[in-house]
Amino acid sequence: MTPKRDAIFSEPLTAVADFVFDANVVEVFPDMINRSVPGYPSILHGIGQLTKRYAQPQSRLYDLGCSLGAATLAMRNVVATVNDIEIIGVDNSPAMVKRCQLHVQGYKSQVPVTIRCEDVQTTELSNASVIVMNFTLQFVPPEQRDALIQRIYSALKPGGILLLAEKFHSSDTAMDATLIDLHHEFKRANGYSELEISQKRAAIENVMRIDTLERHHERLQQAGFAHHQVWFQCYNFAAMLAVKAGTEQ
Ligand code: GEK
Repeated sequence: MTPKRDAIFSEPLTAVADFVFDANVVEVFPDMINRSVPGYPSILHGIGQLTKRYAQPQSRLYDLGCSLGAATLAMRNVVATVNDIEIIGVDNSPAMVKRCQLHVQGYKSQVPVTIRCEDVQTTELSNASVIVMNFTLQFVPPEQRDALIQRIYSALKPGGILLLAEKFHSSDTAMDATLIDLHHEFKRANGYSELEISQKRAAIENVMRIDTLERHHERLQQAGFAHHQVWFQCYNFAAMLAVKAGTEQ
């Protein structure tokens, strides 16, 4: 089925309200994220590859801010032969969770998946070998991010990983402007008008507060991750792999 086209910001609005993940967004979400996030399909593919490499038997895989379950399904596709795996998706948008549950049920698999309608900051996390946060940390209030990453670190088994993808800004203002411009060109090439780009920008600026990559590395280091590295970047969008030391280290 062709995904429904995102036209949420196509008409002029007298006042642009803060962006919310409601039923209207759910309807167009796959089209919206594919036309807005450079490299999104490659990142999902990489989540599958890295999960295959790091998922441990008798452990849990988490997808925090799972939306419609794209990363959940990317993980589920590669762990069928790993013993005793459970996948837990978490999102605090009831509309997303309802649709995500339908998506997950739509594909047959032996791997148990539970989708919880909860806040990622308070949801129970334990016995994890892979935790995915694919473009979700940027919606958590900045002052609460350190504590969440610390809790994620504590929930990981030795040798477990966090897969963190985020939009970021550069502290070099000239580079930042160039990356933003390249992103806007990407959106234009995908059919978004100038009006759609500027109204979406206004809607999201209060709810999505982005960090620099340096700040992400610092936070991962402070939490205790032994290794952390960007494994994919396109313009001002990056995906990071953070590894908790294994028992041998
Ligand atoms: C994907 N990971 O397709 N607790 C739970 N969920 C939250 C919270 C929170 N505090 N804040 C935001 N969300 C997905 C894409 S979208 C990214 C993730 C985007 C949820 C929110 O409801 C939405 O579904 C998701 O995080 C962010 O790989 O649209 O830019």
